[in-house]
Amino acid sequence: MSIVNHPTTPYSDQRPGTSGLRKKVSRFQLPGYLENFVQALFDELDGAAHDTRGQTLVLGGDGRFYNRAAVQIILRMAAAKGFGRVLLGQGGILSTPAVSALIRGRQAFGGIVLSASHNPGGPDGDFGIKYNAGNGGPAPEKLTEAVFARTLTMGGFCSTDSADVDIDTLGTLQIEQMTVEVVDPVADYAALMQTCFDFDAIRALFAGGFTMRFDAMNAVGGPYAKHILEGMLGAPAGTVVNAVPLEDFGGLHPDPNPVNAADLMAHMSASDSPDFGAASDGDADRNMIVGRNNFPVAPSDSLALLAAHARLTPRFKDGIQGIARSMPTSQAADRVAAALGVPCFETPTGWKFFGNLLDAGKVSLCGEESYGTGSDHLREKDGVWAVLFWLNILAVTGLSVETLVRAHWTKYGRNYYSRHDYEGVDSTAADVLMAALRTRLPELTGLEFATALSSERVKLADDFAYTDPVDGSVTTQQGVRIIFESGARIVFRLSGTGTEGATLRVYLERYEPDSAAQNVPTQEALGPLIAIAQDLARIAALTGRATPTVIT
Ligand code: VG1
Ligand code: CO
Repeated sequence: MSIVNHPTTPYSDQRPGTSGLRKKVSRFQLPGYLENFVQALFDELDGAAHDTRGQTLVLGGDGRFYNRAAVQIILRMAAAKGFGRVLLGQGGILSTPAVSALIRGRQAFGGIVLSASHNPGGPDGDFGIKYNAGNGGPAPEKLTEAVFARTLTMGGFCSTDSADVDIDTLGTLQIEQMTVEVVDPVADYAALMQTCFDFDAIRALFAGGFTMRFDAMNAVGGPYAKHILEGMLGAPAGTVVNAVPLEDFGGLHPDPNPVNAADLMAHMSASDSPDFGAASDGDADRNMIVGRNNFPVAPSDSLALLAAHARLTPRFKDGIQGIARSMPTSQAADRVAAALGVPCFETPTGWKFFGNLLDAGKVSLCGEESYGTGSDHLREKDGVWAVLFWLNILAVTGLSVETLVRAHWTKYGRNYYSRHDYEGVDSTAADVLMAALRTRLPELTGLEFATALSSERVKLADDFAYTDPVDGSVTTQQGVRIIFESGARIVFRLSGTGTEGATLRVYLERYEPDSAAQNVPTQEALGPLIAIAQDLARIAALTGRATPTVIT
């Protein structure tokens, strides 16, 4: 065997988005496409000091189509680069949080996640690749931009000429000088979960007849949920459904929200509904929480509620340091932070912005409106962790999901919240829409609108920019915000994870302190704000869309 240099020509579309590089599978299958990106990454990591030589790399993905082929390509390239060891999930399988857990737990140099997360899978779907650094978290923008710059001049990649290796059998094997250790994808992660939560209390909850349905949506959360819930916590067999990761997710769209997880919602509305429902996404870093009788919990509320009850878990028995939420996430968590006397940080969308805050010990809990919640146990959001957190609270309080959420609203007030997505719109039209909004920003402040019951003024209209409190790095153009005097908000931004046209996201929020007014259907409660948003951004005129494609 030897190392071979393969000449390639560069691709110009390899700038990572909100969460890594995501493209259609067919694009990743183009000659040298994946290889160029991986070589650019390895070279950037290496720098002048040959940092990667002898280092340990974690590798795994969500099992979607092209996962297995990509694993073989990356193993050959890592061996050629001189990595000392690769910790590979058996079958090429590792959830995003499990990669983070392995990097941290085994002090690896970094890791590669093969996933397009919540994007559809299969030969006609999407594939993705993301690098996580030694802290277990997504690479900071500085690194992803440097890798992108390198991809533009890639002229070749290095690979061993070795044959495919057996990635399905636990144990170690060798490629040139590099050891490949095929590890159980679940073991390290499950052990970490035991340190976070009161497993005895949850076990007693299930033993007492508590029922649950976890829908893994044929994605990578299945093996984790099954092992922990049914194996370690004694939930009855069949609690976890769609538990085997399939290359095309069995046709499901593993982006858990009440629309995509329709089957779960149907079960949770049935007369014999389980007590608790949950779902996770493609790479198992997202979670959806549903109470019986069709009671979905808004992700922003979930973050706030977990923060308010954090002391019920062993990990946070002494309290939390602070909370961070992405800018478009509702301000429900801010109220809990204020009540607890801890800081609340507002970051741009995407988990990479939480890393510094977590590393510096400034925050313990993080969350996004997009069904993402996590903590300082890792540097990724964590779907199964969030579900266990809820189970811990349910077990210790003995209350139902709905009772807990309503009590939360009574105490802190309710932040009515919704996101309207306009998917697959023409990219140019989307850019025009955002540019037009940005141009109008200066004139919006002070304008009066009919928001909820009365009219109120715009307190602030800006384009969100973030200065990292730890390293001082500045990120601009993170979303147009229109904030009213009452704290009601409209936020506009374009998605950075889609692969077809553009997706316009419109985020809407309004605070309601009066418990008597907290039972209005969400879209109705936000009606006036929705009308203002559509009108201000001229959504219909510019995109040709009268209504959003997805409302969550
Ligand atoms: C979306 C979400 C964002 C999340 C990102 C990655 O990004 O809005 O909150 O961090 O997906 O999630 P965007 O740019 O499309 O709005 V995952 O589970 O796909 O890694
Ligand atoms: Co995900």
